[in-house]
Amino acid sequence: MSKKMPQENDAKSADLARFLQDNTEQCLTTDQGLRINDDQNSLKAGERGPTLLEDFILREKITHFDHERIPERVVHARGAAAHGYFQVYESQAHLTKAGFLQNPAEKTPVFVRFSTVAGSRGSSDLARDVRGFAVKFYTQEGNYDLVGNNMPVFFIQDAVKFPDLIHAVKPEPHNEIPQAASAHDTFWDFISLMPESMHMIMWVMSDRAIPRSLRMMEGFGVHTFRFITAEGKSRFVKFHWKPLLGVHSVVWNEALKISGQDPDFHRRDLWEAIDNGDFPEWEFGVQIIEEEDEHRFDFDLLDATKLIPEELAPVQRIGKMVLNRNPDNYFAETEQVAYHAGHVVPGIDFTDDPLLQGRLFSYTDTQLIRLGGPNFHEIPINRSVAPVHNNQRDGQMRQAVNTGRVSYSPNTLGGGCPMQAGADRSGFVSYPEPINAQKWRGKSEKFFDHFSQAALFFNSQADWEQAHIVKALQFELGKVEAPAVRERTVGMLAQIDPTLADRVAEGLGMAVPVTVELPLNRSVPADANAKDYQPKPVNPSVGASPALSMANKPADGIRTRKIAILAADGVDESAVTAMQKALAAAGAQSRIVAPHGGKLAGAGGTFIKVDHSLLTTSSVMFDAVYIPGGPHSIAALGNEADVLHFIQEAYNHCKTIAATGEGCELVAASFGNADRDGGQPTAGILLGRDAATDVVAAHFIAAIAQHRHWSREMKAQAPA
Ligand code: HDD
Repeated sequence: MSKKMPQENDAKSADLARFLQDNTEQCLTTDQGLRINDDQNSLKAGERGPTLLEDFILREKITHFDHERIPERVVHARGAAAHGYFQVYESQAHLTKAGFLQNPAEKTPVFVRFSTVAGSRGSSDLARDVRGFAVKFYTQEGNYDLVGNNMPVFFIQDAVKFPDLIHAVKPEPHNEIPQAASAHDTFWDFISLMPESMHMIMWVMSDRAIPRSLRMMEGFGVHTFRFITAEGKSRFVKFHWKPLLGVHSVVWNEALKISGQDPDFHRRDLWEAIDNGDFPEWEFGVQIIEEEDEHRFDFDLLDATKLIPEELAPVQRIGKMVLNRNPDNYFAETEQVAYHAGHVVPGIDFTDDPLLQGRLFSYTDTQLIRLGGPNFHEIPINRSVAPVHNNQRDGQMRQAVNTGRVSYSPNTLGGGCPMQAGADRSGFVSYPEPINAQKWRGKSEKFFDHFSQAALFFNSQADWEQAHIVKALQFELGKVEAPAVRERTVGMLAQIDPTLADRVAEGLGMAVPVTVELPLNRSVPADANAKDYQPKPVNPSVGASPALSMANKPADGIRTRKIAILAADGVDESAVTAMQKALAAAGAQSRIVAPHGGKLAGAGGTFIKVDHSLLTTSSVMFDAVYIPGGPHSIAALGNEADVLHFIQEAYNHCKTIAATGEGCELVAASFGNADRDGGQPTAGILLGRDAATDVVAAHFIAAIAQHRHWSREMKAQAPA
């Protein structure tokens, strides 16, 4: 079930439908409802005469156009969103009184917006970046927003550093270069002076920062929150979203190319999946920490640069979210939606995480500038399904027509309405956390363990994942021009793991500095009360957390994967049909890619519709490639440099490649003896010269389900 619009809107659309039925001809009108006679010509004095200022129709249209843009979000400007619902598996009353987590029969409407952080609204989806994962639950108790990311930690520990972080990563102010990229001096200058960012840096340099699909990303609430039961018992909670399609990424070389081929890659993928009825699904997970265990860990639960390893506190999956409806209008919904980390419902409360505390101010403030005033909650996408009664009045673009003369409380003239709910009528009551402290500007000592969890993350990665992190750092720092910034950063990496620093330094052609000077603002005397804690070395007890590696995420079949079938005139159509059938049965989508558009004439005389000509697509748009036989088809494909490049690139990006009949010869022509690796079959290359297509298809499907064949990456590669 998707989000219900308020009743009056339903009534209005019914009226509109009736109106349209009565009026077969829908006339163009001004915004005042005046029917427009001619929308092609402005009002002029004579046939060639000047346009008259009197033309109120022209002026209304152009004025509206001139005002059609609103300030884009200062961060997370580029996004895509969808409607859906959330359903809890069983009552969580033992953990929280939150209404939407009580009844398994109840579906709570949601609107979810995914985003990149650094780029402008028109930037590429495939930037190396954190992805925003913001969920608005339209609950019966009011809107609850879980405004998270696809990474469980953050760059900084205190909101006061957020403007600095964002200024550093955004395009540099003198020339506005580079767009949607962290690979530049100001970002790494800041990072090299912020040891607390090192854990997050491991995540953003990993392939998590270049997801295969928004549907294949985990989501995290990041901060520690509180769950509160009806009896008032508080527990700490971390929130997780676990995608049922598994967690998958592309590789960096591929990301760069997708950005050129289709900058809307993620947005399109989400839209098409929902349009096809392949509704993306995530399970909602919670990690629960009892109040008395607050200080049990080596890290502070209030520090957003730390996660709770799943091995220490398992993720309990308590419900499921399904996205099943695309927005009707990008601007009205995806652009105007206003999330806020402070939109909570009874049963969910905050902790004193200093990053979270600052966010509680920022989100309303940003909506005021972005959406133009204090009434943004009245925009349809932001409206609560729970009735809203209060004495807030007026302001820019007020929609509600409040009646009566009472707009204050307490009152008697309005019968005392609206009345305070009180805790017994499920009014929100803040958790009465005892606080007895001195004011100061500082943090607790545990916040200074900056490197242990960075090392934990790096240690937990598979070989190929580590190799990708090293390459990403080489790329990013390779774009940095100031040698001192590179040196400081590599010095910082050495604090995490000396081998990591060595490998990065080798690619940069530099030595790992022996000592790192951190010209932090140490000259500023610390607050009189604050202790001057220093960064700690990696805690020697750090091991590995298998849950942090994408390599350990369960395999999940090939549902919704996209497979290219390379073919030309004369293709063996029976092979094409057999493969298409097998792939469709496994839930994947196949597309015919050919040297020309229109139709192909198969060897047996039937016609096959072409989905993409080679000019309009490339291998980076697909998860795998199949090349059916047919001597004429293979001869024609063999003459196309783009075809050879297509196959080589798929190979280099470690994708599964299958061929049958003469198709095997084309694979061999693309990169030699690709099916053999020292006498062993090469991983993910399936050549069935004489095999039946459905036998090859079964192996093909199993191989695609592994996502990529990383063992190939360690070998010498043809250039992509
Ligand atoms: Fe934020 C947007 C997530 C820290 C200030 N943030 C925004 C969005 C997401 C996040 C997903 C986009 C929502 C949408 O799709 O419209 N932000 C996070 C996470 C953080 C975080 C997971 C750390 C754990 N943010 C953070 C801090 C501040 C902000 C510390 C400020 C002190 N964030 C904002 C903002 C934005 C925003 C400026 C820009 C657009 C908006 O709010 O609506 O207020």
